[in-house]
Parts: sequence; structure tokens; C-alpha cells
Amino acid sequence: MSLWRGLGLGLLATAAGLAVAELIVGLIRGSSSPVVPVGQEFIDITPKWLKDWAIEQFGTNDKAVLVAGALIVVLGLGAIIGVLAVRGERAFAYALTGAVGVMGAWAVWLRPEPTLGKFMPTIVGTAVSLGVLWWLSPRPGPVDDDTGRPVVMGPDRRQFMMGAVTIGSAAAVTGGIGRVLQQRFEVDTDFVLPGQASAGTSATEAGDVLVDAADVVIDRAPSIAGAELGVDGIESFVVPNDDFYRIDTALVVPQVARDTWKLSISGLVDNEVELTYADLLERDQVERHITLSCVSNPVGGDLVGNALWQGVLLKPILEEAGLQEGAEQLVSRSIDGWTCGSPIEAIMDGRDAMLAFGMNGKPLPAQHGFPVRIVVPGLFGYVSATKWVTDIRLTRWEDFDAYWIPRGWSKLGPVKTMARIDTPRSGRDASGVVPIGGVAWAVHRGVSGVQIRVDDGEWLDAEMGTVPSADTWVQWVYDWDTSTVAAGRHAIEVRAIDGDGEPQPMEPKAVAPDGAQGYHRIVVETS
Ligand SMILES: Nc1nc2c(c(=O)[nH]1)N[C@H]1C(S)=C(S)[C@@H](COP(=O)(O)O)O[C@H]1N2
Ligand SMILES: [Mo]
Repeated sequence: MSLWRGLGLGLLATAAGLAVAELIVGLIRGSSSPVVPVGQEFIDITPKWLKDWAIEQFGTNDKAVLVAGALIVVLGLGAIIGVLAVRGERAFAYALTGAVGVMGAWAVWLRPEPTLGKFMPTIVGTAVSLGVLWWLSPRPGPVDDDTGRPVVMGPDRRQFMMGAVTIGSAAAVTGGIGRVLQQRFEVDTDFVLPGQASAGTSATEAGDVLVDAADVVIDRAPSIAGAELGVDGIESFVVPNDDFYRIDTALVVPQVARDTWKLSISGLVDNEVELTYADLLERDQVERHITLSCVSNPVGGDLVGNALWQGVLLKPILEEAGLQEGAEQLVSRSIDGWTCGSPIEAIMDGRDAMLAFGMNGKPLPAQHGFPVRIVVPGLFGYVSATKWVTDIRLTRWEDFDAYWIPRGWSKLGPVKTMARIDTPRSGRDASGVVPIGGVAWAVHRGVSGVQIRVDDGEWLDAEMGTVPSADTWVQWVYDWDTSTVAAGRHAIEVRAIDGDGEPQPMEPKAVAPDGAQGYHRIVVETS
């Protein structure tokens, strides 16, 4: 009996605390439920093997699984606390609740910019949990004259049930209101960038400043005519924003308002620079198709995409700041504290390394780094593509190790030459003339050829789309006549040859420490 009441009480006290925390999050901009910073710290300290395992098991749902896991742990602790409370161990129950609260606060403290507002959900939530425990658990009353022991006070069965129902409903309503209020803080990405106005619109709003598109110099992207081969099943040359892969360590997508956003550039420079969003929109801009890929992309994987990026080149900005002798690494930091180190050469050698604010003609979506991210053609995302970037520091290699470096990844991360078969899918039946096709990339070196081979036979040249630069992937296709082979199972492999004539290496390698290697291979059944 008291066990069930204890479990109920504990879950109720925890749920009430979490619900009130959600409400506070909806009231205070930038705050978050304690579950988030705790989960975030957990992400940051998990060993690589566990992280790899989680990504393998849950793919890009790993974050949802982590949050669910954290909730289960908190509710489990709550249940234990409730049982302690009804069994007369109230001091212990309070202490344990307090300890959970302190852990939440500790995690907030470890996150970037721990302001008082960020502690509030944890503090108030913990206080509410304690209040519920106090209210609905038996507590010692005045001493009984006859027995000389304190009388047990607190709710009887009926009062407990009433209290539970009241608190339960109040928690549901409070949490719901909190969730609704939180939507206020989602950034507005629904505006028009310079040069993207539809006919009739001439000016674009950028924060408080109006940037007249007519005053802005935009170096437009070269034509992509001929890039799309029109073969069913091949990933489109430009991946729409909603379909673009997403990889980052952020448990909740940072909501960074464009009118308060600033980028500071410091370290080994003559003059420190600070840029606002409006400053960027007024500068000369470029629009470029660039393929972004993740170092964790396995052979044949889809953590790669090509988009039209709009932004300002980093090189002239760094030249204005005055790069000092010895600067080797550009360390960029995002608002949530994630860091990234890129080689200075890659920023300064004339390639289109940029501070990007546009993606496929629209402001960057929040999950792809609104308001501003870095894009550097030819480097994996973890060493170049900082989203929600707020800080750039010029240093030496030996002076700073960015986020992924102590976690077993290489300091340098040039994109490896890779080809992928998108169609047909492995395991399919094939007969007649079957287009075998996909995408291939060797970002910034370019792809000079794509070849397939059937059952370890001769390499056969595929047809390729026409691409605007060496910085994008290419679509390729080979029309395979299945009547040239015996009916049965056949293995098909693909390889790309980069712009320097270097074929993609055959020997398979794992993604760590600097990107997967090897041929993508499918098996089809011909009849
Ligand atoms: N702030 C921040 N930026 C980040 C990351 C991150 O974890 N945090 N991950 C990087 C990695 S590993 C990759 S592959 C790219 C992915 O960018 P996308 O999500 O827009 O595809 O973002 C990079 N930028
Ligand atoms: Mo990545």
C-alpha cells in the first residue's frame, strides 16, 4: 500500500517539478529545463565508443533517445524519493530531491554563460517538487501524551487522492502552457535576404536596419544547368533545406536572434573586429553551390548534401583584421560552446570560405545555424562548418584543441574522394537496361571521372552531370545492360577519380579519425 502511494507521490512530485520548469522556460528567454543541460553534459563526456554505438543504434534519433533516457532516470529517482518519503525517511527524501536539483544547477553552471535566468527552471522546479513531497507525505505531528511518540500527520487516503489529482492536472496544464510559451522564442527566419526578393520587393529587412538590395554587390552562383541528370532515385543536385542532413551536438536547437547576434574576431590579429548581422548583409556577398559532408558519413551514407550558400567571404574580413605572424588555426565557437579548428590556409587560399547566412535562397534555417554559420569548401563539417557561430579566434595549432580533437578525431579534415550508388537499391531485382546512378564528390579538388565495375570486372566510365565548380558533388549514371551478364546475383561497385586524376582508394577505412574510405558496393539480382 505505502509502496504504491510512495511511487505515485514520487512520480507526481517529479512531474510537477518538471512541468513548472517548462513554464519557467517559457517565461525566461534562453533558459532550459534541467534535463537539457544534464543531457548536454552527458553528451560531452560520453566516451567515443558509447557515442558511436548510440549513433549506430539510433541514428539521428540519438538525441530523442537521450532525452527519453534522462527523463526515465529522473522519474526513477523520483519514485525512490517518494517511497522514502512515505516510509518516514522524509529528511532523506528531501535531501535526495535537493541533490537532484543541485546536479541540474551544476550542469547549467558548466554550460556557456550561466546567467541567473538559466538557473531558475531548476531552482523553482526543485522547490515545487519539495513542496509536493511535503504536502502529500506523512509527517510527524505533536507528541502524543500517552505514547510519548509524535502523532503521524498528513493526508489520509482520500485527501491523498484528491491532492494527487489536483497536482497531476495542474502539472499537465502548467507544462502545456510552458511549451506553448516557449514557441515565442523560436527565431524568425521568415524574411528576405538581399538579392532574393521576389519581383516588386526592393528592400530587405535586416534587424533594425533596412538593407537596400540595390546597394549590395552579390557575386551570383554560376549556372547549374546540366547538373541534374533527371534519373529517378539519384539525390537531387541541390538538396532542399528540409531534407538536408543535420549533425550537431546541440540537444535543443539554439535560437539566436539576428538583431542581438554578434561575431567577434580576435586572437592573432592586429585589430579585433566585431560584426553584426546588418554589417554582414551590407558587405559584398557571394552565392555558391558547395557540398558539405560529415566525417562520420560511412561509405554509401547520406550525411552529405549540396546547397546554395549565400554569405560574405572570410578572407577580406581577416585581411581587414590583419592576420599576424604565427596564426595557423581559425578557431570558431558557437553560441552553445561547441568549437571547431580550421587551417588558415584553407580560409585564405582563395577558395570560397564564407560566413554564410543564406541557404538555397532563404535565411539559414535554425537547425542549420541561423543566423550565421561557416562554410569552407573541401573540409569536413567538424573542422569548418560552425553553426550559430559567435566567436572566431586566430591561434596556433598547439594552442587549442577543438571539440572533436580530444575525442579521437584528426586535427585536419580534408574531404575524401567518395562515390555513392543511389539507384538501384541494394538487394533489388534488375533486368533489361538499368540505370545505375548516384553522386560523387571530392570537394574542392573536383571529380574528373566516375567508374563502376560489375563482379570485379573492368572499370566502366559513367556519364556525369555538368557542375558549376570543383566544390560540388556530381550526379553520375551508367546504363547497365543486364543481358551482358548471367542471371543471378551481381555485385556493383563504384569509384570516383578526383580532379588531380587520383582514383578513390579501395582499402576500406572506418570513419575515425579522418573519414571513411573504400568503395560503395551494392548487390542486385538479375533475371
Ligand atoms: N555549433 C555547431 N556547429 C556544427 C556542429 C556542432 O556540433 N555544433 N557540427 C558540425 C558537423 S560535425 C557537421 S558535419 C556540420 C553539419 O551541418 P548541417 O547540420 O547543417 O548539415 O555542422 C558542423 N557545425
Ligand atoms: Mo560532422
